Amino acid sequence: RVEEAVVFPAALGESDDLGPVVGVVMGSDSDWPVMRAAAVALREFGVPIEVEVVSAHRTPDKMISYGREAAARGLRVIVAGAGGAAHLPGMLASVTTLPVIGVPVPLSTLDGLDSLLSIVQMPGGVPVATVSIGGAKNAGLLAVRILAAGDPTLTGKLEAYMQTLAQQVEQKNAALQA
Ligand code: RP5
Repeated sequence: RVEEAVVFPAALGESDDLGPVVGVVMGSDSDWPVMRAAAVALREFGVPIEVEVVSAHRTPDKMISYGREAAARGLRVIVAGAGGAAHLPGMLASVTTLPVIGVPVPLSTLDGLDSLLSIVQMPGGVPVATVSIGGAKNAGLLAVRILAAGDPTLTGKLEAYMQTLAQQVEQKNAALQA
């Protein structure tokens, strides 16, 4: 576990010159195999990120200070993944004004349905944008879209990405006709 944790930045390529603008956090390093897809998606769009284990239950003080300090440190979006009693995304949303995207991480018991319900049922006034069970890639892409709303360069990259998706469908259609 610890060995996996220390290779987070190395696994994702070069370090960032700019400070991170998206925090990818998770309740345990055991969530990393799922959460990695969010980090990869953000990196592919050139978004500077940081990756951190922040546990709502094992490191509650760290969780609160992470949420409280995130905006002042320059973060603009938080992607938070957790499994089981998945309180991390909601608790972060309760102590920051930043948009928080929650990723329900599937565990071996209950297949992630418990994680989904823990994250999605937020009380009125404290929103968390919840993606599908294990949907870390879309969480990363949603963070890119949030940032792109004020960034024409990033919007252009998203348009190109969406054209690629459409082309891939047409290529598969052509293969079906062959
Ligand atoms: C949650 O407990 C974590 O997000 C993780 O999904 C789950 C299990 O954690 P470990 O026992 O594998 O560290 O807080």
